[in-house]
Amino acid sequence: MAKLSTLTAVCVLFLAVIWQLPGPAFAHAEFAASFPAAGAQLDLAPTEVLILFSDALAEGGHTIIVTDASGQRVDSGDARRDPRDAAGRSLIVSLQANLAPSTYTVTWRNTGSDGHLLDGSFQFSLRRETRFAWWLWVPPLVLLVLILLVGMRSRNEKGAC
Ligand SMILES: [Cu+2]
Repeated sequence: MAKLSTLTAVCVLFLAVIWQLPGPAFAHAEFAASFPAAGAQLDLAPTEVLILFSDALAEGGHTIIVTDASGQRVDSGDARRDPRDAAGRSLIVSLQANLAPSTYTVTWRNTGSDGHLLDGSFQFSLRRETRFAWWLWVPPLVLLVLILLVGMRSRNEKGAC
């Protein structure tokens, strides 16, 4: 019983700490959305990664690093505030052309307009291009060969008569 109450106390303390942490973070430019979205499975290779934040960002001081499953960097190292977003809440980074199918990790670090830094990461994957399903032709081909064989055999039998 003593052990259980100690464990409970530790849990409550831990929760209290966790609860305290995000408290002052509400004014920061937190991750809101992205393209590709976190966890997205794409059929077409994206040419850039765009991340939208909850608040305005500083002019500079941002990084976005995109790596493939083997850790190879595939972004162009040009992370910047998206000029198309007048509110200054989005970052973009260009990607290398013709990305190969893989799972990509986007690791970002931003500087909010209040000077506070935040970081995070998410993944998206690019699916293998759908190949021609040659094996779908196997059953009809087998059937065709069987029909031909049966036909040849019955013709031979006729000839024998
Ligand atoms: Cu802040």
